[in-house]
Amino acid sequence: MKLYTYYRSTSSYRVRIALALKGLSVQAVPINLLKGQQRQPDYLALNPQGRVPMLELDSGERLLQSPAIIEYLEECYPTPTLLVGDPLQRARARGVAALIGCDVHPLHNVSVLNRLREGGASDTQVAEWISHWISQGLAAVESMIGDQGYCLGALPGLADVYLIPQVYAAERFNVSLAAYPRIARVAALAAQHPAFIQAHPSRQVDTP
Ligand SMILES: N[C@@H](CCC(=O)N[C@@H](CS)C(=O)NCC(=O)O)C(=O)O
Repeated sequence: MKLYTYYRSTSSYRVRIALALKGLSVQAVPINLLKGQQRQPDYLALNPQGRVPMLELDSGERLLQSPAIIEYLEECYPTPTLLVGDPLQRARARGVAALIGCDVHPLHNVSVLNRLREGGASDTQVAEWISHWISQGLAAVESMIGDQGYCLGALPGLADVYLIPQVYAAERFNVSLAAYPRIARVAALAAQHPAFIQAHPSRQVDTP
């Protein structure tokens, strides 16, 4: 499999964690978002949305959208599972994932921030926008996760796959995490876990 990816893309990072937790290796194909490679015709021919991640299977089929890619991996490679527990526990994990994937990350995606700047927003206004949405989202996640271990249990799962890249984005944008001790605990655990270490933006083929 090939993963079209960018080292500090939040949604690519999610897929890298899921792959690493499942012990799957892929060939990374870097797409430099700062250089606009996602909008080049050759990439748009593969992925009309012009975003990463994209997973190309050995059959040549291409999968877009990190939730769909992660679900595909979960269905095809169910062990170890990212969704432990009963339907209620799994719904809780999916809730954290959806909150981050649908309600936080899209608001600080590069094309959204560029659109704000094109509309006249200053760097300060853009920074305030990012901080507002990340802080609001993380405050909600803080109340949705447990007091021990990873987000929702002793082992990492879907909620952690989404949370850790969002924490990385928060740090990159200088959003304080001081008010979120549970999230800080999960981040500290993940920082010691081989799969999360392997997936980290600092360890990718395109890391500057
Ligand atoms: N919902 C999509 C979001 C994908 C996405 O927005 N990717 C960003 C990087 S994290 C991107 O490629 N941005 C390029 C752009 O906006 O031009 C997913 O989860 O895969």
